[in-house]
Amino acid sequence: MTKPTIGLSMLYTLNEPFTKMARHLATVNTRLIEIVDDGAHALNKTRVQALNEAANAYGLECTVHAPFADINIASPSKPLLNASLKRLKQSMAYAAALNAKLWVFHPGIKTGISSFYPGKDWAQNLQSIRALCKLAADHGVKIALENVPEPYPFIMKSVEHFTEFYKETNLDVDLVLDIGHANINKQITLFLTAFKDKIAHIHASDNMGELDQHLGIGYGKINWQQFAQTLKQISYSKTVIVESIEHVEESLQTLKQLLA
Ligand SMILES: [Mn+2]
Repeated sequence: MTKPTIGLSMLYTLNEPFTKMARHLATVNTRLIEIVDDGAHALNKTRVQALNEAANAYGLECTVHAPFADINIASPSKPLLNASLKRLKQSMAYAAALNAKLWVFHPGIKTGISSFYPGKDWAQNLQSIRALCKLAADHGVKIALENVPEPYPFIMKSVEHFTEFYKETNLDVDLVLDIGHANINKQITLFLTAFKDKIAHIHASDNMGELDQHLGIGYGKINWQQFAQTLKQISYSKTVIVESIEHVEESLQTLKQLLA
């Protein structure tokens, strides 16, 4: 059986300038990195070129995490929704230019007026995802939707939400399972087994069960032995990305040993 490929998200360097993050790429202990297209690391043409050069020099492949700060694909405000979609569209084009294996994005979030319009954000979320899928096909980029964490009013956090989503659509959009997020609603094993054919990518970081802390693997309360066992049971052979922001090198090694 093929084992999962283990990679590293550059999220842990998001407080550093882009050039410093790019320098880390020379020494990362993995061939697969996830670039976060947000904050100080927001992509542009020059940065894409620099990343392509680094990828060639060090034999790296990448995935791209779409921007997520202040992005809401379920926004009830047309101008703000359009701004979000415009930014995402740009990010997807950069992912294509990077030859990214995957473009990871977040579902929408409820707003202060959501309760006045029941079902409206869910419908807008779906419509935006449909538009993003079309765009992805045009760019030849594979895209996948991430389960997002409690306690925020995101629209797609649980197994139930994703079950409903896949029941309503037949869109070509896979699932990125964030283990830290799924731990907060105690659905790690449930997600893995319910969507074994839909999960295209996994984000791994630890937490104490209440907040999305992005701790090092083994520094929170997640049962990683059970996680590894379930991956074996479902014959998962795709990608697992370390998304910790501390004990990063150790987390990579721990995960490599766990999934060996
Ligand atoms: Mn994540």
